[in-house]
Amino acid sequence: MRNKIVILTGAGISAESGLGTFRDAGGLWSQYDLEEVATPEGFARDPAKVHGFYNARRANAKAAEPNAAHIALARLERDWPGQVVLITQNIDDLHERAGHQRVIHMHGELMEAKCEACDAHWEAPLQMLPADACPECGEHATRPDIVWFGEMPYDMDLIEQHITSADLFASIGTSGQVFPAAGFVMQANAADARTVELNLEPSELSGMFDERHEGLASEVVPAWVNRLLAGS
Ligand code: BV8
Repeated sequence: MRNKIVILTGAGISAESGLGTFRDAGGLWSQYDLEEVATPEGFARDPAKVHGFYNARRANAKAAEPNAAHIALARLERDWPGQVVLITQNIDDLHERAGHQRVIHMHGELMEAKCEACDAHWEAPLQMLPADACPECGEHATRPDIVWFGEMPYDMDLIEQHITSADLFASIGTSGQVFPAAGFVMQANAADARTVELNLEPSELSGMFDERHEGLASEVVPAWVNRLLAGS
């Protein structure tokens, strides 16, 4: 029985919850310059602009609701007889709010803040400001707990262990353009996992998957989970 399922999600799974994707028409990277708002250099240059970008996304995420795709994955985690590991590139908390118990946020979390001086982590206030002081050490070195371009994503060793021991690897709602996440399907294939892509349209990596389901996440993900649980 295929009992270990490893899932990677991207911005496409939260699109129907009203949260913008990055590279679709009108996506975030067409409204903002990635270099200015999603790199440590951009933050050093203009922390107020970067906080403004994430404060707006934090408010949007708090106002958003999980959709049927987030809820279906939480059901899979609960009802699947084997292990389900969820890795997300997303920084929103919609998987958790859908009832998902264990989520690996490889690119960090919008609702978390951290201190660059003492590495303390705490729940981010709705609005973060450059003048905020660290609640632990008092230094003015606070930032969103988010992995920017050029920074090392979280939990990479743990993620590699999971992907290389997966029986089934599923990629949901991601364009497959950002590394190291975009490399996971190749690692899964090399480890003889079955690989499946669920996405609105073909991604950069579609040819790498054994199986593909094209459509809205709120439709194709629940259908996929129902089939898995029916056959489990
Ligand atoms: C690293 C947090 C090295 C921020 C993100 C030059 C200099 C430095 C690095 C690089 C470089 N050149 C390349 C790199 C590597 C770089 C990279 O890959 N760049 C790309 C642009 C080429 N990667 C990095 O920098 C990574 N770090 O390499 O570190 C290192 C080594 C040693 C020591 C230290 C460091 C860090 C990458 C993480 C950056 N942070 N996010 C934030 O969120 O603001 S990445 C960002 O892109 C988001 O996290 C997002 O999740 C991620 C991927 O985007 P997607 O989720 O795929 O979203 P996208 O819009 O692209 O696609 C949406 C998809 O959904 C589409 O396919 C669409 O069809 C589909 N869809 C839409 N609607 C629906 C749907 N599907 C279903 N249903 C729907 N309704």
